[in-house]
Amino acid sequence: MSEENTIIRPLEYDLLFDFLRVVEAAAIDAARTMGRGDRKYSDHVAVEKMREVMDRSPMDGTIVIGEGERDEAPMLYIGERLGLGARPGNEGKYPQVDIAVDPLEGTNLCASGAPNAIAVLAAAEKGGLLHAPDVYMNKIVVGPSVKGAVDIDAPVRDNLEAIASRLKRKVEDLTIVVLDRPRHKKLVHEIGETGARIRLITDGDLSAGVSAAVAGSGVHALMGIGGGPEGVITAAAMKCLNGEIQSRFVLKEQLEQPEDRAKIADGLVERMEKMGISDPSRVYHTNDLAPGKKIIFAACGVTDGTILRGARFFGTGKRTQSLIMTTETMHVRFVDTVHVEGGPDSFVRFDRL
Ligand code: VTB
Repeated sequence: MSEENTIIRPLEYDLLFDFLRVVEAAAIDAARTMGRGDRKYSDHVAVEKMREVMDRSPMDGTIVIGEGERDEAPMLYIGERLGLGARPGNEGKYPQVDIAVDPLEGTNLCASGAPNAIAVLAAAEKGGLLHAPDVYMNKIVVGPSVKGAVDIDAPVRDNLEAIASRLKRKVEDLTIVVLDRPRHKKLVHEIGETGARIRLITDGDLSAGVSAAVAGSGVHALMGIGGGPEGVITAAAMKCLNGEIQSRFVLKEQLEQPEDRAKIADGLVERMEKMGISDPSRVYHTNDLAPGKKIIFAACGVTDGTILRGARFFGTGKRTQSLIMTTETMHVRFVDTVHVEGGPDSFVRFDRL
């Protein structure tokens, strides 16, 4: 392509709505499997659909956070190239993007019909997202009015007092979300001692982190140890919502519970080094996890949740609710889509969000 013909447009114009379609399609397929008790199957259909729609998108995409390494994940594996620009003969014709996917965040939530399962991804220009391996990460996530007031290394009480003061309320009036895991016994005890309320969740610390940055969600912070990849996607959302995440990788030997240690592969520190993480003990702030200047975040509700409704099915179509946003324009869009399918007699009902 000659230089005169190359129109460099912001990523937003090129890809925002493509990514909306990707998360909507994945959420719809996953939602069809709701409550079947088969989380692997639910995840599988979301992965398959996300890959299929993404591969038709006008981009030259590379998965930087996905379902795992190539040998363990047949689809959406780390390093997989997707989109029209990844096809032979299309080199240089489409924008290059790095993509972090969580096709079904909260597989158990979907499998049991519990709230807050979402299909989610983040994208950025090359190098815009940390290539985080699948290890645990300690996190604290807060919204815009609390930004700069917390410190992941500070005592729990100090952080909660700082959050309460910024939100102009008592500590007792805070709701803190924590993953319900044995590893959080001490954290839950310490939060409880301050008088703050706790919402224990079985899964889905990514959507809880996003909720913490949306005023009116009733969530004031997310705290505790969850997945590293989820941390990177949360950071992308924080850039778009002006929120903050502070995090630190938790290595195998630092985990007290044998069931947690069992999930971490050996030789990870070496692999992390290869991924550019030379000091795994340092604190990673929002910009370290998602350094990109052109960040896109897209999530679609699978089951009903705190800030997104789940996919709904009716005679003449389906309806989804998504959150799509980008740092390029700082537009945060809650998108209510009616997927009309019933032919000429279909109707669209007004639905107050
Ligand atoms: C979290 C959560 C996920 O895994 O990252 C968590 O967001 C990690 O902790 O939804 P466990 O290994 O103890 O589950 C999930 O719950 C599932 O991937």
